[in-house]
Amino acid sequence: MSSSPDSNLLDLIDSPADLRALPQFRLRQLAKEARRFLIELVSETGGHLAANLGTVELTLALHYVFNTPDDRLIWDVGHQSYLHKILTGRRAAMDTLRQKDGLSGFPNRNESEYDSFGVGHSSTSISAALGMAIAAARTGSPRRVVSIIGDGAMTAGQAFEALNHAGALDANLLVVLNDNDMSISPNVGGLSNYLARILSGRTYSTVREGSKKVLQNMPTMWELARRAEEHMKGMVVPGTLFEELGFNYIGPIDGHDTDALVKTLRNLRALSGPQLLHVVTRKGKGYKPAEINPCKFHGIGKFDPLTGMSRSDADAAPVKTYTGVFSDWVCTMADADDKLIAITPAMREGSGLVEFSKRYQDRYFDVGIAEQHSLTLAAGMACDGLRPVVAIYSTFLQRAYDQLIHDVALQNLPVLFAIDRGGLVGNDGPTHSGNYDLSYLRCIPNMTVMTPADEDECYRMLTTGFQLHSPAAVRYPRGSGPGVALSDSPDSIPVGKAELRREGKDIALLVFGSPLAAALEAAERLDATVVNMRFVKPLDEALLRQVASQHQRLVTVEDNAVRGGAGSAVAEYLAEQGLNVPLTLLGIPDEFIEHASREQQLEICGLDADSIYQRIQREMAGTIATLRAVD
Ligand SMILES: Cc1ncc(C[n+]2csc(CCOP(=O)(O)OP(=O)(O)O)c2C)c(N)n1
Repeated sequence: MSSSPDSNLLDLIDSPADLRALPQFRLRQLAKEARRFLIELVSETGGHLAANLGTVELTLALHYVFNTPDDRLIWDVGHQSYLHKILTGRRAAMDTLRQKDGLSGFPNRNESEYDSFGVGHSSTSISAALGMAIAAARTGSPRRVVSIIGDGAMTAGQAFEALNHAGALDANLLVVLNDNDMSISPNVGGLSNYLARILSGRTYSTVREGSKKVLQNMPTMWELARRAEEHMKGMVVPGTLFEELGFNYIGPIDGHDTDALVKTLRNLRALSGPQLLHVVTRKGKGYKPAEINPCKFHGIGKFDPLTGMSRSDADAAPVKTYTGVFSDWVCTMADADDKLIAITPAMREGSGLVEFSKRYQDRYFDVGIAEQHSLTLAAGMACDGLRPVVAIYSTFLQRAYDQLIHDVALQNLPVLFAIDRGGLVGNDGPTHSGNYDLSYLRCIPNMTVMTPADEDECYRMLTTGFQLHSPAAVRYPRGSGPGVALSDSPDSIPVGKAELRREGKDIALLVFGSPLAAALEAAERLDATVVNMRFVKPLDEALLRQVASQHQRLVTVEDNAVRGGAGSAVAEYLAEQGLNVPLTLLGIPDEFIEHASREQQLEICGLDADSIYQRIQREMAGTIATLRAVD
């Protein structure tokens, strides 16, 4: 491929083969163009910007050196894979990123042969890479396998389980540790401190031959540090932790120096056994607003690329989200009860704990990306008199299911779960959907499970759950509710009590949580009864018996998987009681719902007002036809 020095190089790259045809020095220009492209792109589509800007040179160097797609690149979390997508034939479709029928915001095996492993949750890449390395060894394939994992993702247990295993197997794989000292917010914990010590040079104590060989003749981060600090003598080994696990530790090297990256990766490609390359990058690199505030630009909506201002900051008056309701509640309750402790697995901003973390520093625990640990930690606290509140996304709570059952519920410990992003979450797509929590929570003994239909109810349910002497979950959706103001003195809600919201005839809609507004709208057109069920567990059985006896058909509505969800709870109860009333279950069908806006996803699932109305009309027409046939 030839091009004049001024032409846009990125436009000429339709596959990694095109990239590999370039002379190495052109990678620097390409990196600049890629950054411009990413900033423009994400300003229009929204998405994960800071992590992508931080991995520009790394992505170029990996595709330049490795023979993708035959060699496998496995991105951890996958939120930093945009340039990987651009280089692998998807540049023209990038403007459809995260939108309905468009490209996914994460690697996806259905989207491209270059996406070796589907992802969205963190810390899976080393396990997957090891699996592929074992498969390659068994088939005698010379393919190389590379996991690219951030220092945040490296805080999770699974990453260490995989390192432990890979080291023992002496497997042929390369782990690239992308160290930017950030998770979404600043990274936490002993590992993070350890990596910082490596960079500061204080652990450089012994000479290591392997690292010397791979890095010789290169101005590594380490060498730059050595030149600056004259006390450093020769290439020495910082990587003892990884070495002890059986890895050959290389680095740290500058992750924005394409020449250093290419040279090191080439050397590593020729080595066998488990290798760990420590690369140092800056999150948000090359875009000032993101460098200054990488947390804001971790995941962002549309913004003005010139100023970095979010478009939503500029136009609309702020609306209180459910996350905001939790944020208010947890601070107010902490004022009232000094036993309250708030725990988050690395989601301070997303879970609404920023204010709490400032006001109650000693009662705030960010445990890193360690959902399992967060729950057992809470269980331990609850055993000895503290009142832990675990703020967690529905999708990430899946990680800690055994801890939920075995450590919390089995011991009937008073832990409150503030479960955010319940139900459909929109553009992040199926990896982040909270579609299963009502199913997986309601089958656990001792749990109380609540689904608020508005902001005030959410606040009151949090109080209700906090006052119980047993585990409780309040599960609320992403974004804002119908806009109900918080009452001045919000009290708790009687456990297991539903609320009759509209009296109609023939049909009763039994609604769990956020679909209430849509259900009320449909009910107006149908003249149906509407019950705000509030509790998935325990159900308001008395009210259920009453509505079952007074209506021709019951319809449950929830933004959870229909299979095993709240509607199933109603079906089980009716069956147990021998109440033979026709029942329709509305909710998320038994399939993964692809990325789209939340509104589009609700429509796809038939959970918007019009779809609810149409579906019930059809069901009723069917019932009437059946009744006529029987006559
Ligand atoms: C199991 C799980 N928990 C939480 C998250 C949310 N999350 C996405 S990226 C991220 C931070 C990752 O930090 P790091 O690996 O260092 O990558 P960086 O964004 O800094 O490049 C978190 C907590 C997730 N994706 N998966």
